[in-house]
Amino acid sequence: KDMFEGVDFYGIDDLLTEEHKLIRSSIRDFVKKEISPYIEDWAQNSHFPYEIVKKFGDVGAFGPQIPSEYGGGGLDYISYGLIMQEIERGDSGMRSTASVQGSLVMYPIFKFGSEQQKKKFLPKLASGEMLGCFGLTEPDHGSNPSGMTTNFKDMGDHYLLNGAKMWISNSPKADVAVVWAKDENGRIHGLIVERGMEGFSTPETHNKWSLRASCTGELVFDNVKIPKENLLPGKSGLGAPMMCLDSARYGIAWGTLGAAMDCYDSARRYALERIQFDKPIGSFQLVQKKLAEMLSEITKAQLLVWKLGKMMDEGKATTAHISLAKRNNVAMALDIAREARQIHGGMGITGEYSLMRHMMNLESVVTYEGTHDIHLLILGHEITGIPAFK
Ligand code: TGC
Ligand code: FAD
Repeated sequence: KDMFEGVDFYGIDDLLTEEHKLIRSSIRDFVKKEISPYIEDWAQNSHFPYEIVKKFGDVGAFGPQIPSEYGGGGLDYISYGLIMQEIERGDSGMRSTASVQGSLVMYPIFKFGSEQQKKKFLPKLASGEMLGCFGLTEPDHGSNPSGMTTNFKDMGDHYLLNGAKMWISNSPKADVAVVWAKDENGRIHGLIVERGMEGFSTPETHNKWSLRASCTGELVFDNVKIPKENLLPGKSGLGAPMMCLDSARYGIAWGTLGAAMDCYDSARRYALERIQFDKPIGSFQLVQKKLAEMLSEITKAQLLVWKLGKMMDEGKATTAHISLAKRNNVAMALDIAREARQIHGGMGITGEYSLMRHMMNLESVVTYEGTHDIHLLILGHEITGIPAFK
């Protein structure tokens, strides 16, 4: 594992600046030291290592794309992508912790929050002093968040919040939750809910076979009194959470490249070391086909996210552009994890190697932030102008 040096068949590094390469190598070193030696134990024991939150803050993994005046990194979108790639090479659950904090908690507060909210929350979220989560999905509304029933009433000097969210990354340990709920007119707004508010609880979801080192839970609101200054004033409607999803889905498109590279790297080395029929298994054409296909798909995916990153920086990337990359790169990584697992034979199912963990993690990644098929429908809508989900 320590030998990992990255996959760059097409010299894509030529498209990166010196700063990009420095950022990538600092996060790669961080992952090598703080995540890779422990991740198998954390995942096997279903343990979320809370101490990683402060460490992520120190290394600049939270909100790299948020301006530095609020504690963010003030970096471009390629840098953000490279950070996600290196963290997910370690583990998709660790990348979830970082991308939820940066894209789904800091981003909406930065984009739609008041100056007071930005000053109160962003520096602490950036440094890892606070952990956040993002509540959109409900038990009966996953792919169709506009049907949500979580709601709040205006009580004069405060709001009263009721309802429940499900499948929320970071929720059991979060200090704050950005929650999407409907007002009395059915309009969606973002509210900042803080741990300790009466009637607010975050039960943990147990027995996951996927993202075992990331904590997932519910958000339950039973007549929670929300101070009026905790409503995000800058934008309402489904478009507000969807803008956050654009940023997070972009990070996932890069992140899954990291998981795919780790699987490819492991498969290539195993294929050269493992002897069967008196030869390295890498000498057999069927194994070479698998490796050649992995390298081809990784290379195409790298070019895709690099160009998308440029479009993000220029403000030209649309939801459909992002859907194409999220869908393609998650599927690419999942296929590579499965093929790499095959190349490792029986060894591939053990915790000696990262393949099975990546493979199981990616089953969540292909589902969250819009399922594989929902992204097809977003593209279908873009192509035809007809929304198939209506
Ligand atoms: P639709 O009619 O398309 O849109 C409703 C309104 O929203 C506007 N809008 C956007 N605005 C800005 N940016 C975007 N990206 C926008 N997308 C939509 C749209 O213009 C419209 O505005 P208006 O003013 O006309 O009302 O909405 P729909 O209800 O038909 O839904 C469309 C659909 C199915 C594509 C969408 O809801 C969807 O993407 N569903 C998937 C749900 C999803 O991705 N959930 C993710 C939850 S968070 C999560 O999974 C975190 S995992 C984190 C981790 O651990 O990494
Ligand atoms: P459903 O929407 O019920 O979909 C089930 C199946 O039906 C899917 O295959 C889907 O593609 C298909 N389907 C649905 N509608 C259509 C259609 N119109 N046409 C064709 N097929 C369709 N959410 C958050 O808000 N915050 C989080 O932090 C968060 N973290 C998560 C962490 C994990 C580990 C997981 C597993 C999920 C997380 N989610 C989070 C929720 C995630 O976004 C949802 O699981 C996802 O949006 C899908 O919703 P669902 O599970 O209800 O599936």
